[in-house]
Amino acid sequence: ALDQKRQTWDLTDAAKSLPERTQESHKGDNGKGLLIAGAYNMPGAPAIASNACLHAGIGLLTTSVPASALSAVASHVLEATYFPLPETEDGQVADLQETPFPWDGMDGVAAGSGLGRTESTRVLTKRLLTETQTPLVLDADGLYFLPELEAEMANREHPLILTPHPGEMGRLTGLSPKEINAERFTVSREYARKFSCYLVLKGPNTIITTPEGRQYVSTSGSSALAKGGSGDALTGIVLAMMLQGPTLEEGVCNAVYAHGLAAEIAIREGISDYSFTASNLIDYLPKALAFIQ
Ligand code: NPW
Ligand code: AMP
Ligand code: MG
Repeated sequence: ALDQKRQTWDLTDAAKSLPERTQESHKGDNGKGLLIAGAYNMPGAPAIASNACLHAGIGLLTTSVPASALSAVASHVLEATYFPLPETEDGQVADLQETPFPWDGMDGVAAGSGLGRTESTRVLTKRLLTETQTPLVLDADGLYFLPELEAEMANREHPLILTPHPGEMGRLTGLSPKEINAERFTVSREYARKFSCYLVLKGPNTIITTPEGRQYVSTSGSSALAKGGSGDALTGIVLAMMLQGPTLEEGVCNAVYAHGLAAEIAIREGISDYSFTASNLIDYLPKALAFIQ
């Protein structure tokens, strides 16, 4: 333990907390998730996040991507169902103000990976903060408009989980990535308390901070993760594992731990850290979870 409110999150913690799957469970018991991600020029991010989510235990996943990217994503993700984002005639995502997203039937929502920083993302982010009644994970472009939505964040009554890298955390706080990394614990705790959110500050030694200020440092991870797509995989794993429990806090910690462990096992089994990609991470998630179990 680092101090009373700062602890490591290691294999023992993950093994102790990861719930057993019960014999009687059906898919609806294992979490229904909605992932809103992707753009015409970023079909990979939603595919990676979806596949990671599906290999991390979700019962049912609905993936929402722009209509023009749907078939590309769906050809890589067979187990998800889809909710296409409407597009205008010139192929841009339409205004999402009236779009009837299926979030009422969900246990959790995640948004942002590869969405782009367009006006429709701004509208969507505001609606997610104000309308969703389940835990909400925001990452990547889902974090971009938060500095102008601080009132909506402060008023939100349901759990909010943010997963910034130091560059994104800098934008959230007005600091530089260097300043963030010099004070990772303090910056995380202040931000999580201010907005009553869970904050996952990524990087080597990812820190998970709860709204109450408890902090956990995951002991897993690898520099092989320093590659486009790694964060998108984490988003999907967080969506799946926060719904497995036993608590949201433990589920988020286990997601970060399993993500890092999958990379470690891949490297241990002979995948070069040059070659490792998010697709390898997804392939190794089953072994990481089996190791934890
Ligand atoms: P620099 O210039 O690299 O040194 P962005 P992004 C900084 C999607 N993706 N420590 C960085 O600094 C994502 O989901 C899609 C310190 C720069 O200033 C997003 O939607 C993929 N600084 C979108 O792309 C695969 C760090 O932050 C800024 C840092 C953009 O996401 C790739 C960059 O951040 C990607 O995931 C660190 N650890 N990390 C796909 N296949 O579809 C970053 N910075 O502009 O938010 O860029 O993270 O690539
Ligand atoms: P993103 O920048 O959103 O793609 O997220 C990158 C993911 O890879 C996060 O989960 C980081 O914690 C992880 N990561 C990136 N670089 C490293 C590193 N050098 N060591 C360990 N983990 C890393
Ligand atoms: Mg990212």
